[in-house]
Amino acid sequence: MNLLAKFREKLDVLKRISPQDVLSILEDFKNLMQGETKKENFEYFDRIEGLIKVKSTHLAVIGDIHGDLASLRAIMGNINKHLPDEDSVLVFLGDYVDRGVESFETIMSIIMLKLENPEKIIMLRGNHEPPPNLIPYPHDFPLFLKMKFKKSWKEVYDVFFDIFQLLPHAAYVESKIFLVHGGVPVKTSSLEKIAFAHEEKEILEELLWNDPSDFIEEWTYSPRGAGKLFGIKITREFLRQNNFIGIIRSHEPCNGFKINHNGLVLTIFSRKGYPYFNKYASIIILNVKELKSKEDLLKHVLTF
Ligand SMILES: [Mn+2]
Repeated sequence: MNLLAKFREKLDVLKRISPQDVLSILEDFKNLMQGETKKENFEYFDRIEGLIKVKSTHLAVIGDIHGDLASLRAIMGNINKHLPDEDSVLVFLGDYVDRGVESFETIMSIIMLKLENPEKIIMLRGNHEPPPNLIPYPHDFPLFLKMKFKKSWKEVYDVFFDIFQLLPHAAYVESKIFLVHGGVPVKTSSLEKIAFAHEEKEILEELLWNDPSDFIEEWTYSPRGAGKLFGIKITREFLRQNNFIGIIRSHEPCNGFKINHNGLVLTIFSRKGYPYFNKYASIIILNVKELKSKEDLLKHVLTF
């Protein structure tokens, strides 16, 4: 299977896709998301409600793309070069849309790839795939749908919005790593609570919005106006209770990657261009068997 060839094929299809075709693809995707929580045992991962347990040996982890298709092309090229075909999955950490002019093409091409390869791709939810009570700023995705689909934009957006509510909010590899868009909740380390975060607004908000801070030990409210800043004590407790080596997350713009909490938290940022103009972006290509300590996390960062 060549994901890169399929990805290029999807981009071609998207150039002249009708709103009716978009709606029918999104309807299929909605069914796939709803079915994932019922069918627990895929070969490469299990999904329990909003939490994914990854079982494959090889992972590509991709951070924020925010509608930058040039970055997504580079990412797919790198994955094609460095990730083995067999026993591997791609884990996207969310924030597919907003800020970039190609938000629609970005999220839609990933959705179409996932539909064709449901076991190979995991699409986590970012804060830009928001619940109704927490719309981020800017949220310009609807504007681009308006330009592309004119009168049909609202119908298309509404289905996207339904889909956002169905995306899983975190993933993990047993005794290795925890993967999430924002960060860990500050008042619970329970994976079960994380799996059911869609039923508890505060935990969902924290998974999507939290940031690590090296200036506090415990936690404080976030200057973003949603979510919290979590300190090293929260991280250590979370890792200890769940027996993980580290946390991989995205959400914060940086020059490709950064570490917090003495290397226990690794942030990756996977897009370039307006409005951040970071020189480097990065993804992670990981063989989980080679991940033995937090120092190993950085060894798997691939910068482009
Ligand atoms: Mn974000």
